[in-house]
Amino acid sequence: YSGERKAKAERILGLMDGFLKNDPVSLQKDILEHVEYTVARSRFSFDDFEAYQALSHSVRDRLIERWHDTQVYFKRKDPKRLYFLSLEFLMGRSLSNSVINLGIRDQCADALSQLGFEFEVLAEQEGDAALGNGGLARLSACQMDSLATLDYPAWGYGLRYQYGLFRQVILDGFQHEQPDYWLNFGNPWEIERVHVSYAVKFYGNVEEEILNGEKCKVWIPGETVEAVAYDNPIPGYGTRNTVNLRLWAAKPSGQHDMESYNTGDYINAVVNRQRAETISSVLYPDDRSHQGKELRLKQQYFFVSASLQDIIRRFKEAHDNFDVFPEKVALQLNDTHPSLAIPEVMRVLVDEEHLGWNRAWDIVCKIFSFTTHTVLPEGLEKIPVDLLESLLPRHLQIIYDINFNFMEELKKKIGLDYDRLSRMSIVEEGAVKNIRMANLSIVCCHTVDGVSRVHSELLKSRVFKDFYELWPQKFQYKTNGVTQRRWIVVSNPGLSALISKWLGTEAWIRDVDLLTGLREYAADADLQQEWKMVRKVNKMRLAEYIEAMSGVKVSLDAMFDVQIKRIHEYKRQLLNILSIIHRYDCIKNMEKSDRRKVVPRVCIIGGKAAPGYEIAKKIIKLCHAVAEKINNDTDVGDLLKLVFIPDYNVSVAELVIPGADLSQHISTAGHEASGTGSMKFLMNGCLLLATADGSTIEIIEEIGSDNMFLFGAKVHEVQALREKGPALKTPLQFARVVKMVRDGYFGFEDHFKSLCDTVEGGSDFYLLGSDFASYLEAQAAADKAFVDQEKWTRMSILSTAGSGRFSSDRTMEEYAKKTWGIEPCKCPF
Ligand code: 7GP
Repeated sequence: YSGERKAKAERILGLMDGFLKNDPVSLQKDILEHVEYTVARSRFSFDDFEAYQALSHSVRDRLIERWHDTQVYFKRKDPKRLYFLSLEFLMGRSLSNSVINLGIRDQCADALSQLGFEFEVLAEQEGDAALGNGGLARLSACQMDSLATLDYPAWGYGLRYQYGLFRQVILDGFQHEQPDYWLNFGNPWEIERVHVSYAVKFYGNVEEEILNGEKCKVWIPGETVEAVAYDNPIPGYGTRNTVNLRLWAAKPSGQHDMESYNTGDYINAVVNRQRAETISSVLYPDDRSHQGKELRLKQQYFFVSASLQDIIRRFKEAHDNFDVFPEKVALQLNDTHPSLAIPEVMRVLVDEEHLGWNRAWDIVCKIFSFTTHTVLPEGLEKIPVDLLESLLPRHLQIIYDINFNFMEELKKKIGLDYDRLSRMSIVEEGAVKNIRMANLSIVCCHTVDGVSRVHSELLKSRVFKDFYELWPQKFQYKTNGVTQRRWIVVSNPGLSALISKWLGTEAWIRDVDLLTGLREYAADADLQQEWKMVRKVNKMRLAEYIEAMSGVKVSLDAMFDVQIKRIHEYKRQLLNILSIIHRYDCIKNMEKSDRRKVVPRVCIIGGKAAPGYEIAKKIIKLCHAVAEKINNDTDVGDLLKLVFIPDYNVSVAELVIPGADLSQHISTAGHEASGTGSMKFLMNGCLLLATADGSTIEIIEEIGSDNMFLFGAKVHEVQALREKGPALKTPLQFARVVKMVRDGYFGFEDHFKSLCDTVEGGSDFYLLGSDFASYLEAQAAADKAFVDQEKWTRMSILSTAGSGRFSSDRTMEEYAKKTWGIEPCKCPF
C-alpha cells in the first residue's frame, strides 16, 4: 500500500496484537470470550455443548486469519486456479480435523482441561455435515483436504443443503428415513457472505436481437432466485494455506414482482417468493439415478450458474481478455452433475460477452475436465428435453448447436455409420427425447478420468468405447485416494502416535510414502506387541459403541468383521449375510467338541439404502432378522454375533474403521468403479476380504495377495458367467441358506421372497451363487490366519505400510500435473 491506504494499514497493524496466539492461556481467553459474547452464556457457567461452540469459534477465528492470508496471496500471485464443482461434499465433523491441521490439538486439549472440559467429549458434540450420499461425496471432501495441504490454488463449489442425507432410523428391523436438519444448532464452520450473491435465472423464452448489426440471442427469464455464498475454510496440514469451499444457498430474489404486490395479495406474494429457498433445501438421497426431476435440475443449474458468475467476476477483476481464461481457470466436473456448466459458459461468452461461437467454443474445450464415478448404466444422467426446454430454453439451444457441430465433424471422420452416430449423439431420440450428460461432457472436456485403472479400462472398452476410439488421448485415470489426516491422524490417534514413534518422524502425515518404512519392522516383536495394544483399545471403544447402539455385548477376542458402505445389490451385502447364515448353520450342526476350533466372529454391517430402493431395504431387514435369531441363541454365544450399525455416516466410520480386524469389499467384479472404504481400512491395519474389483486390484499390487483374502470371479469372467444363466453351478450350501430364508427360518418369509428371487432361478445377476464357494474359502483362510496372531499382526502392519499409494495427496498431484495444469502457490507467512 502507499499514501493514505498505507497509513490506514499501519494504524490497523498498530492496534493489532499480531496473529491470534495458540498457547493454552491465549486459547482459554478466546474460549471464554466466545462463551460470553458469541454463545451469550456466562463465563462462569456453561455446559459441554456451549464449550464446544466457544471452542469452535476460537478455532474458526484462526481459520479465518489463514483463509484471508491465503486469498490475498492468491489474488496477488494470480496463478491458474482449480475450481472443483461438485453437487456433494461429505465433510463429516470439522473440529478435530481443523485443530490437527492447524497444529493446535494439544494446546486446545490443555486449555480445555484447565477449564474443566475434555477435548474428546466436546468433539462428540458436533453433528456431521452430511451434504452427500456416499463414495463420490466423501472423495470430494478428502480431495479438498489434500488440495489445501499441497498448497494448490483451489476452490470448491457446491450446494448448502438445509437437509443433508436423511438419518436412518431402524424400527423393527426396517429402515425409516428422517430429515437431517443439521443447521438446527448453528454451524460455526461456515461464514455467511450476505454480500456475495448472484441472481440465477430460470424458465422464460429466448428472443433474437440485433446488436451492432449482428443477430444475437437474448434469454428473457421467467423466474429469478438469489444465490448467497457460505464459505467453509479448509485448512491444509503443515502449511498456512487455507482454501475455500463455497456453498450456495437459495434466497428469494431482491427483484420484486410489483404485479402481485399491487394486486393486494401481499401474503401470497411473500409466500411465493419464499418458495425460492426450496432449491437448496434438500439433498437427493439416491446415489443411483435422479432421472427427470425438475428440482434436481434446478439444483444443478443453480449451483453451476452462481459458481460461474463468481469465477468469471474474479477473472474479470484481473483480466480483460477472455483468451487468457484457459491459462487462469481449470474447471473440474465431479461426475456429470455439474455438466450444465458447459452450455452455461458458452451462453455467457456468446450471449453476454459477445465473443462469437468459435472463439467461445475454443475456450470451453480448454477449460473443462470430467471425472466419472460409476460403471452402472443407471448412473449415467439423462435430462428429458421437455424439462430442459421449459427450465433452461437457451441452454437447450446451445446443446443442440454443440451436438450439430459434433455430428458434422463426426460424419467427416466415420462416415454415415448411423448406429454409431446415434449412440454418440448428445441427444437421445426415442419416445422421450433426452440429453445425455456424459456424452455432452466427453465432447466438451479435454480429459475424461476414471477413478481406478480397471474402471478406466471398462470406460474405454465398454461404456464409452465409441468415444475412446475417436479421442483416445482424452481418456486417463487417476486412482482414488483418501486423506491420511482424517483417516489415521484424526480417527486413530493411538496408531498415529505409534507410527510416528517407529518411523522417528511425523513427516508421513504430509508424505505418506514414508509409511513403507514400517515394512522393516513388520516382524519386530516389540512393534507387534504395541500394534496389538493400540488395536485392542480401538476394539474396546467400538465394542462399547455397539453395546450402546444395539444392546449386544461382544467379546474382544472375536474377530471384528466389518462391511460398511451404501447398501447396493452390486456391493453384495446379501452375500455377506448369506455366509453368516451358513456359519451359524455350521456351528449349530457341529459336535460340541468341535466348536472349540471355531474362531469367534462379530459381524458388523452398516449403511443406508436409497429410500426408493426396495431390494436394498429388504437386505437391511434380513440383516436384522438374522441378527435377532443369532444374537439370542445362547447355544452359539460368543462364537457368532451379528450387529447392524444404524445411521452410518462419516463420524461412525471414524469410530468403526480403527476397531476392525477384517473388512469386506466384495462387489461383483467390474461394478465398483474404485471403492475408497478399503483404503481407509488398509491405512488402519485392517485386513481386507475382497474381490479383484476397482482399486482393490491396485491394492493387491502394493501389499501382495498373500496379505489379504481374495476370492471370486475376475472382471473378464463375469460376462461369460452371466451368459450361462440357469446352467451356472451353485454350491449346495448356497441353495441351503437361501432356502432357510425362503422357508421362514428368520421369519418374514413373504417379505423376503422377492429378495431370494434376485439370486435364484437363473436371475442371479450379481453372481452371488457362483462366487459363494470361493467366498467361503476366503472366509476360512481369514479364520485360519486370525488364529496365528503373530502372522495376523504382521499382515496388519504390512497393510498400513503399503497404503501410501492410496492417499488423496497422490491423486491430487496427478490431477494437478496431468489434467488441470496448476502449480502450488504457498502462502509465505
Ligand atoms: C462412487 C463409486 O461407486 C465408488 O466406487 C468410488 O470409489 C466413488 O464413487 C469415488 O470415486 N460413486 C458414487 O458415489 C456415485 O454417486 C454416481 O456415483 C455417479
